[in-house]
Amino acid sequence: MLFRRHFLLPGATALLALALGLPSGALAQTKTVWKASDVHPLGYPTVEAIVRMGKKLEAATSGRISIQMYPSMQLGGEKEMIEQAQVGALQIARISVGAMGPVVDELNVFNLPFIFRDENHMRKVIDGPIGDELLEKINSNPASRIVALGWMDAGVRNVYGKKPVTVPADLKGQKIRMMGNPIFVETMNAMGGNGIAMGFNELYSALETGVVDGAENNPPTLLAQNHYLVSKVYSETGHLIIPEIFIFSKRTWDGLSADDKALLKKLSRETQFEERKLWDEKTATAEGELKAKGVQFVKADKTAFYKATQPIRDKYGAKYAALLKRIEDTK
Ligand code: GTR
Repeated sequence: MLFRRHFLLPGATALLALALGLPSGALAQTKTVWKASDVHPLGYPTVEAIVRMGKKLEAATSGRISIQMYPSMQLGGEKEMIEQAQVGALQIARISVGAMGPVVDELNVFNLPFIFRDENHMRKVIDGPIGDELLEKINSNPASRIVALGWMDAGVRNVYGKKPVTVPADLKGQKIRMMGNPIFVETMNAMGGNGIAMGFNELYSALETGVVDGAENNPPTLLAQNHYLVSKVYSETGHLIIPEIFIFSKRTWDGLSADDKALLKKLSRETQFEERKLWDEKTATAEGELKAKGVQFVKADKTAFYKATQPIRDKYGAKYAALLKRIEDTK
């Protein structure tokens, strides 16, 4: 019997490279594909920003590293995405700070109602020293097992459902879906409604079947997730301005060269501002698109909701009073 085996002896690739006039190691170089994940579909600002970061990464490494995006909750909800990043099953995940609070408690200051005066105030805070310190808190916490790469914008969250909401009394008896973090459920209860914690992936059908009467989010999400098909009234309560964060698996990070780490950090900072540009473009058109699809926009009495939610800021803000003061003083 004739056996034919083709294999390269150790060092053979180096000899082959030499014969071909290539630097040794060139043939052995493997291509790495990082998995990235987001709950939103392709084209959504946060997703597009990471796709663009992938292209830059590929160009900067001559194709050695690229990013494969898994959008639209293909890899699960945000809690699952965090867990997968922690074990190295995916490399990049874009997560709302709402879902990061349970991982690093300090982040919960951003999850308090009416903590930012407006989006610009929030941007000043995340772009400046407080933003850097909070990213560092995640990175230096061994239990987090993730590396925070940067921030992203996610606009202002408002209540939507079947009825207009202008004052807290309008929310009486209404079940409103909130993200899974006790602060949000209590915030909705303080606003006059019944906060229901529920995964984002279950929300569309819950709205459709009436398991909940409404939810709260920014206009691009209402549009991208098709919630406007079943929730036609968008009431501008403006109770939460929560930034998002994009994270990297610490497990993968620890195996990177210093040069690759530096490159990733540089591209991440660029991505933070790239997403903002995309966010502003999307926000500028989302309201018009939603109105064209029959969504009614209602102005709410923000002062009434601000007053109603004071107990939440008092309860959860007390231990971070110094940080809250610095946020307030950020101009
Ligand atoms: C969106 C955010 C998602 C997710 C979602 C939610 O604004 O982009 O990451 O957190 O809200 O309400 O669960």
